[in-house]
Amino acid sequence: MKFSPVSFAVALAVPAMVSLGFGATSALAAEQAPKLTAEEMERGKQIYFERCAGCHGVLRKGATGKALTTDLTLERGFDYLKSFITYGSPAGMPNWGTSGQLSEADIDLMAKYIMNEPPQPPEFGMKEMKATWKVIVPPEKRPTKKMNKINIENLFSVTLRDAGEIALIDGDTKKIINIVKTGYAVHISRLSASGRYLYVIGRDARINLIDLWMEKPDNVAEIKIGLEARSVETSKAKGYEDKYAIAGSYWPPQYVIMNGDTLEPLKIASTRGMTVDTQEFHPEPRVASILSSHYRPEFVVNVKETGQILLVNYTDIKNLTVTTIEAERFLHDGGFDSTHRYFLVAANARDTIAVVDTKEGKLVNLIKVGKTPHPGRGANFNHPKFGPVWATSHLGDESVALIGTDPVKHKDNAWKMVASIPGQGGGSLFIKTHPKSKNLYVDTTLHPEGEISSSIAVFDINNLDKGFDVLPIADWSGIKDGARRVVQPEYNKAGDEVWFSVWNGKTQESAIVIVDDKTRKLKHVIKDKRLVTPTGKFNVYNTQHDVY
Ligand code: DHE
Repeated sequence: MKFSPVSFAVALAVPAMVSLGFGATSALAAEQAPKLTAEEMERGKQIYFERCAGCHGVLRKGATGKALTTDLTLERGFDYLKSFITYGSPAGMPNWGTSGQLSEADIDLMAKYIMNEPPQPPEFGMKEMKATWKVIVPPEKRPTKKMNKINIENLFSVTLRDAGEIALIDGDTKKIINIVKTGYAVHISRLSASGRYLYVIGRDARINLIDLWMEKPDNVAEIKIGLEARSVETSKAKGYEDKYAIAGSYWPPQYVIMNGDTLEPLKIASTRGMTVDTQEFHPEPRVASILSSHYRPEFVVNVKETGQILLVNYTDIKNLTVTTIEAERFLHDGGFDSTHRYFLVAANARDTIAVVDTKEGKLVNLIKVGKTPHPGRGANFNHPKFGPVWATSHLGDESVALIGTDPVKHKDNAWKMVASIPGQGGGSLFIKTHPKSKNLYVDTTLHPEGEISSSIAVFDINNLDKGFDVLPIADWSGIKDGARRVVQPEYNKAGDEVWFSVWNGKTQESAIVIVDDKTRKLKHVIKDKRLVTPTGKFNVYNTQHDVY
C-alpha cells in the first residue's frame, strides 16, 4: 500500500484558511446543494466525524485543514471535490480513494455532503455529562494498597487506535497485562500525580479511569465530556495530588474539571471567544493540549483557533481564576523544558513555538521555527555548545529545530532557535530523548515514501552535525505487508530502551519494536493478534513526571 492516510490530515501542513463568518448563505446552499436522504446525511455525518473533523473542524471553518464552508464547496463543485477526496493533494490532504480507505460510493456521498450546510452539533452540558457518567467501582470499594506485583512505574499504556481499546503492557516482561475497552480511537493516556490512576480519552470524548492498584488494572469510572476530544490531564500541585482531572473537547469547545477519583463533572467552562490576532469572535475554538503546572495549582489549557493559552487555577473552582495569555493561533501540542518551569507549544499552522513561564504566568516569546512544527511533548537535552535545549521536528519540512531554554547560564541562547538541523524528511510527528540517553530519535510517520515512513532517524546528541543513522524499524518487526508506519518513540523508565509502534491497517498485523538505546540494536518485538493499530505509548513514570 502506498502512503496511506490518517484522518490526521497531513493537512496539518497546509496553512490555515479560516473564514470566521458562519457559512456563506445557508438558504442559497440549501437550494444549490445536492439533495441527500436522511440516511445519507447520517452516514455523511459519521464519516465526517471519523475522518475529517479533526483537521477541518466540526463547523468546517478549517484550522489545520482548509475551510470547507458551503461558499467554498459550492463554488468548487461536485467533480472537483470528488477528485480531491479521491486523490488527496501534495499539500497534505490524504488520498482517501486511491488508498482504499473510502469506497467510491462513500466519496460521492462525502462530496455531496460537504456541499450541504454542516449540521450544528448539539451542545453538551452538565445534564448530558452526568447522564453518561458511571462509577464502576466506587472509591470505598477499591484496594487500599497495590494488589498486584506489576512494576507499575514501568507499565506502558498503548493506544489500540482502531480497536477502541488500550493495551496495558508490562515494560519489564513485555507481556500484555490487560486489554481495556475505551472510547473510539483513544488519543492520549495521562497519569495522576501519584501514578495510581490512568486516564484515557477517546476521540468520541469518552474518558476511562483505570486503577493500576487492582489485581488486574481495569476501568473504575467513565464519562463522556462532549462529542469530540483529544486531551485529558490531572492536578499535580502539592496538596492537590490525584484530586482533579481536566479534559478539553473539540466539540463543544469547552473544558471540564472533574473529581480525580470518580470523574464526577464539577465545572464546565466555554472557550468560545476572540482570536488573539484580529480579535474577532470564533464560534469553535477547540481545546488542544492540556498540561499540569509543576509550579502553581494550574492547568495550562491551549485553545487552538483563538491562540489563547489559559492558566486555569484550580484552588477554588467555584470562583475560577483564569489567566489568559495571548500567544499565537492554531496551538496544538507541546511540553515542558527540563526544569518544568517553561512550557513550549506549537502554533503549527503559524510555524511558531510559543513559550510560557508557568511560574510567572506570562508569555516569554514566540519563536519562528520550520514548517508546521509537531513536537508531541518535544525533547530536552544538553547541547555541547548551546546548553539546555528543547527540540521539535516538523510535519512540513525535514528540519529539527533546537530552542535554547536556559535564561540564566545561557542567556544569549534562551528562547531563540539556536540551530536547525536536517533530518530524514517531512511528515514527522514525534521526537524523543531521555535524560539518561545520548540519542535523539525522530519519526517520519507521514512521509509519502514508504522507506522513510517505516524507519527512524537517530542522532548523537553530542555530535548533531555528523547527521543521523537510519534504523529500519518496520523491517525489524518482521512484518512484510502494509504501510508499516513507524510512530512515536517512547522510553522505558530506566531510559535504556525505546519503544516504537509499527502501525498498520486494522486488518493487518502491527507490532511494537523495542530498541536497545545504547547499542541502537533490536532488543525485542511484541506481536500479538490483540495489538490492533498501536499508535501512542505512554510509560507510566515518564508520563507522570513529564520526563522527555
Ligand atoms: Fe494526535 C497528541 C490532536 C491525529 C497520535 N494530538 C495530540 C494532542 C492533540 C492532538 C491536541 C495533544 C494532547 C495533549 O498533550 O493534551 N491528533 C490531533 C488532531 O487533531 C489530529 C491532527 C487529527 C485527528 O483527527 O485526531 C491528530 N494523533 C493523530 C493521529 O492520527 C495519531 C498519529 C495516531 C492516533 O492514535 O490517532 C495521533 N496525538 C497522537 C499521540 C499523541 C497525540 C500519540 C500524544 C503524544 C505524547 O507524547 O504525549
